[in-house]
Amino acid sequence: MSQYTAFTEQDALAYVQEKSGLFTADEPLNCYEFGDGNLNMVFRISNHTGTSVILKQALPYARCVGESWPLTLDRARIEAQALIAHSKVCPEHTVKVLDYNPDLALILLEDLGDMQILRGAQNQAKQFDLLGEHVADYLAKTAFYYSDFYLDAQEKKALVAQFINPELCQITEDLFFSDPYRKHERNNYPAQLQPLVLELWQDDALKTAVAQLKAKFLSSPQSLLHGDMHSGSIFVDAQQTKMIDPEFAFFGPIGFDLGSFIGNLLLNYCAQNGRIQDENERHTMQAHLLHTLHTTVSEFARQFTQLASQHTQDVNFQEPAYISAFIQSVIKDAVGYCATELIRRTIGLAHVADIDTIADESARLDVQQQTINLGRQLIKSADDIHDAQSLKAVLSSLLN
Ligand code: SR1
Ligand code: MG
Repeated sequence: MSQYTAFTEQDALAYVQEKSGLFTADEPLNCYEFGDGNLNMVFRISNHTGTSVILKQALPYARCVGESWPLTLDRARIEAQALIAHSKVCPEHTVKVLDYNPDLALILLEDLGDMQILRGAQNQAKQFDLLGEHVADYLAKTAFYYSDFYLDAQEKKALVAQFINPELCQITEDLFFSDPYRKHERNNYPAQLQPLVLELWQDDALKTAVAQLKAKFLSSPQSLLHGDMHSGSIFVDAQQTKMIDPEFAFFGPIGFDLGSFIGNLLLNYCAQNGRIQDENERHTMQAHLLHTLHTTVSEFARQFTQLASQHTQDVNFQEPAYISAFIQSVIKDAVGYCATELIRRTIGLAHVADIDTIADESARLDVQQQTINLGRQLIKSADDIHDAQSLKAVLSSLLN
């Protein structure tokens, strides 16, 4: 089979049996589809001894909306190539690509076995002590090694061209920056939030800050981003953290990935107000989330500074004051992108289970108001935030 067709479980099983080299032709295999993301099909294929593999296939449309939203199959190439690129500089936190088939828009990936998707785990109030360090390690290495600090300018431009990803970027441009700040049919929020949403739409200072963030997203090819660093793109257990799903990868502003990740930590922080009844238990989980957030930002800054101080190739960018100013601007951008993540996951098309699965409607509405207000205040505080310490100070005043 080499012409594109959307796989059934039977097709996925037959493909893996024939092509993966992991299984013999006649051994019995089990296959099931378990994708719960917005865009693709994801199959797990295993034999009775526990050998298994993941087959991810792009559909020619966005799965969460259906055929009325056509979407390029080229996203499978982008995802495979981004995983391979990120694996070169951070194999410890990047899922392994075993094979990529461009005709069928599919990728064979290592099965991460008993590791859990971070969002589901956090919704069960599970804590991961190494999460912040691991994410910071991944973000610092991928950001540094694909930036102008490290790459030769010709090589960088070739990579920028390779990772041009217009259709997926357009989704982010619309869903993060455009839709939530005006009336749009894709927006999705309960009627009770309308007064707060209207206030947001009339907040000119906020809309100016969002315009600046969108402009930077559109035209700052600082490094090869993951592009969709939310809690559903991260597998975790007590020892390991692995990033998956970079189909939104492109060369963009470094603060976007960091901001998306910390935005998801804050979404979970707010959601716990409606999820965990016991006050002590809730405070413990929320303290863990804030600790993870601060570790991520401080470790990211420390590691990027160290990489830039020791391995920068470009003579101009070796200047210590430039490195320090660059990191400060990345953290400021991250705060802005974090705020837009909080707002778009509440008002826009794509929500998070952290909030949507809160059973009690009034508790859910309180959380939704909190995420909107937090996003709105954070975006306006971004000018005062340039490192983990100043972020900590602003967050503790906004969250108390
Ligand atoms: C139509 S895609 C909606 C969202 O899912 C992806 O994971 C991205 O976050 C995107 O914004
Ligand atoms: Mg995804």
